[in-house]
This record gives sequence, structure tokens and C-alpha cells, in this order.
Amino acid sequence: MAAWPAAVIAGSAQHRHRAALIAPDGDQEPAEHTPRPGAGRLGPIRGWWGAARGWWVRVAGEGAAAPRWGATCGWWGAIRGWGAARRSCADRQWIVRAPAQAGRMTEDEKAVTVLGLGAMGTALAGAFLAAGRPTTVWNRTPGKAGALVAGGAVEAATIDEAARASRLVVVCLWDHRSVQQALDPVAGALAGRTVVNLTNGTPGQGRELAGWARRHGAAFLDGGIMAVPPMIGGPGAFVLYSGAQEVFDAHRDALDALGETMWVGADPGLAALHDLALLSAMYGVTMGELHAFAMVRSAGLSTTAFAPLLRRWTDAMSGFQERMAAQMEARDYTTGVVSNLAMQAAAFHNFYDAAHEQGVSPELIAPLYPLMQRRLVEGGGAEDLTGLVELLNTRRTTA
Ligand code: FVH
Repeated sequence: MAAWPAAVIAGSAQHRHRAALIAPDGDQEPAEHTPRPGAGRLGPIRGWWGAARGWWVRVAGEGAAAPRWGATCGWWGAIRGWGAARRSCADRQWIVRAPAQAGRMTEDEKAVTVLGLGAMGTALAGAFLAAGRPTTVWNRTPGKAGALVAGGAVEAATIDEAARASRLVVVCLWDHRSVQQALDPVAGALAGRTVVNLTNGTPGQGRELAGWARRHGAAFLDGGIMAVPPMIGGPGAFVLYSGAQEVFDAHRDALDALGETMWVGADPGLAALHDLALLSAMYGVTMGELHAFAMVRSAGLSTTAFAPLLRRWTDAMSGFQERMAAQMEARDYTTGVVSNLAMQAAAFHNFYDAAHEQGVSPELIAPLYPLMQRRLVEGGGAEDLTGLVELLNTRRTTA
């Protein structure tokens, strides 16, 4: 029997469905994801087999008994088989939507759920709405969704309902523990969906959640929001993401609504690592500024009058990050030094003495001095202050 009918059958006996794709976490198969009817595990194999058979019929002319039909049906089988294979792969979540297709998404595919309507969750949901995404919201304590609902959001009565409403579920709660408490009971509802956690946490907590999501059949990204609520959706906001890049790519279009999106690596802990590193720098600057204001206030001076001076000085002393990074990469802290450690350490005691004279606690500036002393003892007097980074690794090796 000529092979072409088999090729047509193999290519055709697949499943028609909406091409709603969600992203896998790596190549995982969500345990509780239910492919559409008929899209069994063999779907992709049958599809590719159909395509191959069709191609073979066309090329080898197996349909000699009916050459014209053989060629036509060979092509037909190949095309149908290829299409069926792609759809089945999508059903199995082995492929993700190309960004170019985002414009053709259905309302269902565009839908987003936001869990948590604190200041940040509310801003996130508002940004999704503003971007034209059907948005479902949920908050532990009801009554916080009024403005969002007025703007077109749907308030889910339960977190389970909220989780099932969208393929993309964004979580922004108080802390890691509250995320665990909220998500654990609805793990089943999250299977086959993508969870994006934008709650502040540690790298370890991000990895733990990624493992939890994987075990429950959900794709996962951890995120760090580098913005305050009023900035969300505006040009200054950026959000860091980590986790499987295919997951990020598949949802990037949606996440772009919140601010500039930046993927920082496949390790799900990396978004939190970057987030906390950046926030640490912010807090370091703030600590110095608080101390400066306290000193000025201790003399009965106007903080308002002092503020422009403070801004001018901090602006002048910023912008050296790339140079610092280069010194660290080279582990050479002595080239091109303008203000060496020995000089800075000699003056630093004045900060303590002045604080005591003024009745100001030196506790915000205190940690730097012992580090300076240690580095001096190690022979780092000619170095830039950057050399102190060598003292901060508690897992220091001799390499
Ligand atoms: N706001 C900011 O400036 C920063 C910007 C950078 C990112 N952070 C982090 O975002 C997380 C949420 O912050 P938030 O500003 O929205 O915080 P709140 O307004 O206090 O809202 C907290 C929400 O968490 C809910 N919640 C607390 N515990 C639970 C729980 N066990 N189960 C379920 N939900 C919980 C709380 O619900 P309710 O008290 O209204 O019932 C709020 O929706 C945070 O990690 C920041 O570090 C924000």
C-alpha cells in the first residue's frame, strides 16, 4: 500500500486547539498540567512521524500507484504533521511562544493574576490593567480592590479562584513566609501556570520557591522590584528576574508592563541576590546621609539649608562604580589611587570624636573604621578604599 494515506492520517489525526502556550521551567513537565483532549504524550512523536512520512512520500515517490495524489498528499501530510507536532509540543509545554506572536494573543493568554494588594501589589495590578491585560486580583483581607475593580480588574473571591484565572500569576506579599502560607494550599491550582514571585526575599528563598513550584508542576521566576509603587509602569522602574530563560522570554511581554525587565540568570536565586545587593548600596548611602543630617541638627542648623549641599557632595562622590569594579576584577587596588586608605583612616577617627562632641551616636558610621584598621595592618595603606572588599568574604580562600 502506498504510504501517502498513512502520512495524511498521521499528520491529520491531531488535535485542534487554541495555541495557548505557557513556559516550562527548563524542560520540566508540570505534573498536573492537563493537555487538551487527545494531546497525549505521543502527540509530538506522531506529529513529527506524520511530517517525516509525508516528506518521504513526496521525495521518494512512494505513491507511484497514484503519483499526482502521492506527491500532493505527501506535502499535505508533511505540513499537517509539522503543525500537529508543534501544537503537541506546545501542549506538552516543550516549546514556548515566540515574542513575535505576542500581538496575536487571545484575551485568555494575556490574562494576569496578582496575588497581594498591598501598596506594591496594587501598583502592579494597575500597571497590568493600564497595559490592557485582563487582570484578576486577590488579597488576604478583602476590601482593597475597589479602585482596581473600578478600573476593570476582577476581584477573585478566593486565592484558588485567582490562581486558576490566569496562566501568569504574580505574587507580591509581605515576605517569604507569607508567600509560603498563601501558595501552599493552592499548589494544585498553580500546576501548569507560571508563578512570578516579586516579594522581597533572599537568594536561598528564591531557590526554595523555585523547587517548590517545580515539584507542583508550575513554572517559576523570582523577581526583585527596583522601584517604589508610584514608579511602577513608568520609565524609571526596572525589575530583575531569574529562573529559566524560556519562562522569562515567554512572559516578558506581560512583565514589560511593570517597568524595564532584566533577566539576570537561570539560577532562581539571582534576582534576590541582585535586588539585595542594590538595596544594600542604597541603605549604605542612606546611613551616611542620616548621620550627616544628625550632625547638622545637633548644631541647631537647618536640614533644609543643608540638603542641597549634601546632594551636591553625594553627586560629586558618585559615579565611580565601574572603576571600583575594574579594581576588583584585577584585584589591584593601588593603581591610579587618589585618596589612599592610610590618609582616609587617619582622618576617620575625627568622625567618631566629632559625633561624640555633638552628642550624636556614631553607630551608623562605626562599621567602616575597624575594617580600615584591619586592611592597614595587612599592608593596604596605599590602596583605594575598594580594597576593603577583600575583607568582606566570610568564605575567604587563599587563592
Ligand atoms: N513598597 C515598596 O516600596 C517596596 C518596593 C520594592 C519591593 N517591595 C517588596 O514588595 C513586597 C510587598 O510590599 P508592599 O509595599 O506591597 O507591602 P504592604 O503594603 O505592606 O502589603 C503587604 C501585602 O502582603 C499581604 N500579606 C501579608 N501576610 C500575608 C499572608 N500570611 N498571607 C497572604 N497575604 C499576606 C498583605 O495582605 P493583607 O494584610 O492586606 O491581608 C498585603 O497585601 C514586600 O516584600 C516588599 O519588601 C516593596
